[in-house]
Amino acid sequence: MTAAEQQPTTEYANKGYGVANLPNQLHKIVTKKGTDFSIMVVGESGTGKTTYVNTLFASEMLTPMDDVTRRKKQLDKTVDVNIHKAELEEKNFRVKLNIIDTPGFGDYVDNNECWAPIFDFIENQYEQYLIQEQQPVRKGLIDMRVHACLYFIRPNGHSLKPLDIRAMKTIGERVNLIPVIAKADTLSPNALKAFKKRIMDVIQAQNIQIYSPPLDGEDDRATAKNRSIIASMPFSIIGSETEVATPDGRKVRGRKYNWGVAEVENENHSDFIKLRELLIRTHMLDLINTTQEIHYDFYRTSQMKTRKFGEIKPKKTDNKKFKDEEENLRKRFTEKVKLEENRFRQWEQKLITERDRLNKDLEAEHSLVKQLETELEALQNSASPNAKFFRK
Ligand SMILES: Nc1nc2c(ncn2[C@@H]2O[C@H](COP(=O)(O)OP(=O)(O)OP(=O)(O)O)[C@@H](O)[C@H]2O)c(=O)[nH]1
Ligand SMILES: [Mg+2]
Repeated sequence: MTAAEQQPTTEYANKGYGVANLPNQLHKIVTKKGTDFSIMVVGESGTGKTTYVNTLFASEMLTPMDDVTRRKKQLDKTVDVNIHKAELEEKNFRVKLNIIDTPGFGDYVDNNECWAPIFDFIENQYEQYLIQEQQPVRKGLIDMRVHACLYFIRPNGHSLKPLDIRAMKTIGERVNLIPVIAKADTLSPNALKAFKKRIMDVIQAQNIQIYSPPLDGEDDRATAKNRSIIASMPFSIIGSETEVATPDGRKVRGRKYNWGVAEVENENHSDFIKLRELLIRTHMLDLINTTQEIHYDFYRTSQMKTRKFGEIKPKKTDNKKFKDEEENLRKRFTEKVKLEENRFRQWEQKLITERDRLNKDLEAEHSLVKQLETELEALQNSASPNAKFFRK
């Protein structure tokens, strides 16, 4: 990157949140009770998810509800799902923002389905919402459905790893998936460009579903903007929790190198601002709507096909796949026990035969001793008529 002297853009400064532009009807609803909006960060361990969350809070959040969580610098491995909360408010609009930080995956020898806890978390939020919707009184619904899931791709400069492909494929079927290239400061602008292209090629070839802003609206300007957003995907981001001084004397959030500073909020260095705008300004409403109308609706209808209204979701252990597995295990166990029992019986039989044989030998020995004793007695009797008095 050569742009240490390049100025960060101020184009987005002082703009309102997307909620201010919601259509009137929604405007009223939102004004009354506020809306929930949840962003989740997922991806391999050490790709900078926690740093990104902290950077986003430091750069944007106005009135964090949970100051303790917000300030907690947690750059060690994340081991639990952490939910950071903030409240955005503008012109009577309230957005309850949840940012869900998840433990990274990919650390184990067997990474098969290591994203399953994340997938389950997403589905659980739909399930919780579904249960509440089915209650007679539906006031004060708690909505933790994930509206945008940022998938962090390691900046290896080559392509997507098989693990990423499988994880993105699965997660993308349930939620608005937004791929991001982590640690963009570690790639040169040319390498980053080529990397972005290769990733998009794989996403298309593998038919991975990612969030795509609408291109069929009536507003030409909005459509053109959406096209440029699609062209920028996957967004490259830089995360940093500290401010550093640029060679031209500015203090910015960024990462310092010998060649200069990689600035978080400089659009020539990363797509951090573009992504932030999309998430909490320009496309918040679309993310909320698509979650409700596509992803949640898909979940609801698929559940309703197999469950009656109000019936609780079968636990994993009631699941057919798990049941079959359990049945197979039980069969294998019974077979093994039978086999061992057989072996034991054969061994027991052998022991009995051996015992009988030894008993017979013993009896033979006994009768031999008896016979010898009789012979000895007979001999003694015949040798001396008085001998019997000295026998014992
Ligand atoms: N160069 C560079 N390093 C970064 C960036 N973001 C984070 N890091 C560093 O990468 C390391 C891991 O960052 P974390 O934010 O803990 O990564 P994580 O994805 O939350 O990791 P897990 O919690 O284990 O999944 C830290 O040393 C960060 O300082 C970035 O944009 N560029
Ligand atoms: Mg983390």
